[in-house]
Amino acid sequence: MNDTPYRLYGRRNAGSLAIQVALEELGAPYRIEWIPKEPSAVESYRRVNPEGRVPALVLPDGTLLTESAAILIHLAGSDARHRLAPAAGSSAHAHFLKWVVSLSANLYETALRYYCPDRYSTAPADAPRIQAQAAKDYERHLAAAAAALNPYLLGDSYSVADPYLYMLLGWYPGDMTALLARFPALKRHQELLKARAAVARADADHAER
Ligand SMILES: N[C@@H](CCC(=O)N[C@@H](CS)C(=O)NCC(=O)O)C(=O)O
Repeated sequence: MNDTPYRLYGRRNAGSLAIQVALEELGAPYRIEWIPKEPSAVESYRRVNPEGRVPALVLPDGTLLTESAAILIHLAGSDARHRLAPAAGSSAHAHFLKWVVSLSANLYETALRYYCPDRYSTAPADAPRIQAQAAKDYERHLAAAAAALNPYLLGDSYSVADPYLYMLLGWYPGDMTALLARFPALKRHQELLKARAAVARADADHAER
């Protein structure tokens, strides 16, 4: 077995949280390289990841993998003993893929519209309108996830789709207390995730300091 550590490129309070949870759940050796937001730091990071975005994961064989959904699906499939995804080819796995892709394409995309509105228009004056739409969409996508929870996205089975949802819920830009009161399934999900050692470790590392 290759025991070269994974190298996770991340940023506090950013998309590397769910990836770190998956690495922790696997008990895989890894180290985190924190990429500050400063343009000079991002510029030198482009030597590793030309997109300049986090998260990115360098696999033990040196392969660079970007896109949080792809990284999570890859890690879940890398060691089936940890049961971080249903068996490939099963209908449960199809359902798993639907959720990971949906969280990436819808909820993460909405978070980017809210927090980086400048990516969506060249006119700074458009930012408030982009953010207002994103705030609405954020709640709509979370409501769809809440309707599926029982208590995890795949029913009784925990999978890497769950820390993904946990991370994206944590970025909700509105009143979190009111949201969780409206959606008790999301509240329960957040409590279940916080109780996992892997999540507590990643949360502690990702806390802004
Ligand atoms: N679709 C990508 C989005 C990654 C992304 O945009 N990450 C943000 C942080 S959460 C970022 O790196 N922003 C800085 C930038 O775009 O310069 C993924 O799922 O990994």
